[in-house]
Amino acid sequence: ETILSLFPDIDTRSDALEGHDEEQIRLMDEVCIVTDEGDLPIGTASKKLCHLMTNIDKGLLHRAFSVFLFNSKNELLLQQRATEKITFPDMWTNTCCSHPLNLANETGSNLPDSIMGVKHAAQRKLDHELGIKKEQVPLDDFHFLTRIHYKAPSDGKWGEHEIDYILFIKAEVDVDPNANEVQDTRYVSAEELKKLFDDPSLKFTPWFKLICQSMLFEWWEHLDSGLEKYENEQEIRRM
Ligand code: DMA
Ligand code: MN
Repeated sequence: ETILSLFPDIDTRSDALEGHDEEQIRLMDEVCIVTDEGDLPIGTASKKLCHLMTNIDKGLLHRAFSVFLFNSKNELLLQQRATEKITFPDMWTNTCCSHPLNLANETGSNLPDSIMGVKHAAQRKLDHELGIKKEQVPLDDFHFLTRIHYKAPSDGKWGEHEIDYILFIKAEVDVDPNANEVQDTRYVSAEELKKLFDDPSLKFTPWFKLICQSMLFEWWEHLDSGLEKYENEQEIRRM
């Protein structure tokens, strides 16, 4: 791990994944982009190391993205995470979230190059999680809005600490969920989503709640006109 020189006492314990789903354990070997608080890449580290709270508590931070996909009726596609997910299992959240990896087309040191990197990663994960083919979500149709820096524990051992790129896209898509990633999907209007938050049997991811409590509904209202004024924000929002 290149990150060892920057975080010499990083927690690399090998038993952290015991008992979890084999496929999700394998995905913990993905190589994430570690950044400073200004979103400048400073190294790489495995998805596993990036999501251990012991390392997050030492300041380890990585780059991520959150896609919000809307259909032609301006309904938002939600997903319920699979029980197999190691972080935030069974929770409802926005269309698709993941990380740009240390791959040639997903890196980029800072804006605007990094935006193209996360768009490529978004295409890769929309297909992997939801079976949405990249032809239905062209790179040019993604709108980069802003970056959100947030930290959220999952279950004590695992958590998130990310610079999260917010991507909006309006597209009619064919959805074929990967059951190891996603157990359910549904489209909601803004009013329906607000009602879902009142249902105590439903759990939502912390980042989705943060985005709903801050800008989501205002952005959503401008989906068809005036979204430009929210696009390409240079400042990182700290939440
Ligand atoms: C990580 O999402 C990214 C955000 C913005 C929380 P995730 O846990 O769904 O990632 P992955 O699908 O790669 O496990
Ligand atoms: Mn993450």
